[in-house]
Amino acid sequence: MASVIRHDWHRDELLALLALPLPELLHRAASVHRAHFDPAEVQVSTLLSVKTGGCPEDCAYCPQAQRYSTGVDAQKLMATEDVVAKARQAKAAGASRFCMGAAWRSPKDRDIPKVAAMIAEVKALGLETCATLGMLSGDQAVALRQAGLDYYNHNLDTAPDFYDSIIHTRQYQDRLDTLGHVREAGLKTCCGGIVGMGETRDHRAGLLQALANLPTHPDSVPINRLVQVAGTPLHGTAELDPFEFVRMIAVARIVMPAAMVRLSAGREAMSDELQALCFLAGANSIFYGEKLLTTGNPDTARDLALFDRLGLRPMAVTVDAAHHDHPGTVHADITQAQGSTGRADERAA
Ligand code: SAM
Ligand code: DTB
Ligand code: SF4
Repeated sequence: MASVIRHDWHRDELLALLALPLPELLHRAASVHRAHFDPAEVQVSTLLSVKTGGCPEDCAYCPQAQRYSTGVDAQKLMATEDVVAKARQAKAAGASRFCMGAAWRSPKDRDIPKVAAMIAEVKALGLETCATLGMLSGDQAVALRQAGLDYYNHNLDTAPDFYDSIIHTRQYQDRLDTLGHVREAGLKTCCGGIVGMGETRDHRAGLLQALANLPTHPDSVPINRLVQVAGTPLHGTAELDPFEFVRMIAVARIVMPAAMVRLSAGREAMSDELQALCFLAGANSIFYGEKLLTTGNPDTARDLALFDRLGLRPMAVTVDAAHHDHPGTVHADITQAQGSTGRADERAA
């Protein structure tokens, strides 16, 4: 039976879930997963940094912040044809969603037509489109939606009460405001956070609480494990216990039952067994392709082999991006996707 969609989680409830004996937690998460999705299907997104580095913000985890010496050079916005070529490659490799990231605090109004052109051309390939460009005004969100954008990624990153240890150049409320503009424009939201930044379990519960108590659950919830980059303030942070990461995935699945929970940054350093545990805990989405934005990701051969060994297959596109292709077809040299269950249930709730 499908789980009740709640938006009134207390932190204590989330802490209690995070503290369950792992077998019990995995059982509950796997039950919720099955009620909403085919657990053998994994949504596959490819990232491209369309504007790298030189960012004025001070996010303590980020290699693209101008103020940290990380070896990431500031680049200009990529040309549309170069972005489309990368999107074509991603589609040929089996991705169904293409996410374009920019190291901006927020786009300038003059950037919007350029990004809109990229979105329109990527969507015309039959890919779902996603962008992550920083804070958006209401008008900018509407313009991106009109260009054919399906998803906007904007993370809460951490609990409100840990946020000040990580970011000082924008407030938590700014993030909530952008998410409001994104929802009001009719875009689907991709919103999650990062763990392994030195936060406590209570803070992880606080992030889950903030995500699950949004007015609408995010359609996709990326759970990133901090990728430690030399030169960033968080480089050298004590590693998070891998089982804590699995617990985070499991509780995200339980409290946002109809969302795609994405096993996101940090996979390159994870064993196949740890990733398998995350899939058992209810993760049903990954970033696919050798690169995230500036850091590494498992190569496609490793991911294809892992899918094969675990009997997983890529999910078909879940929005109307496939108008140039037969819907339900993922161009792939990976396993053909079969009939996605999608996630219509949240909106019906
Ligand atoms: N500049 C835009 C913004 O911050 O909203 C969009 C791009 S930003 C790189 C997107 C997200 O990537 C961040 O919110 C953060 O969650 C994630 N991220 C950045 N650096 C990371 C790292 N080193 N490890 C894990 N996740 C990271
Ligand atoms: C998200 O939550 N994780 C992705 C995506 N959204 C944009 C980014 C991860 C970035 C990891 C560090 C890097 O490659 O620069
Ligand atoms: Fe800039 Fe985004 Fe990196 Fe923060 S996470 S420094 S806003 S690129």
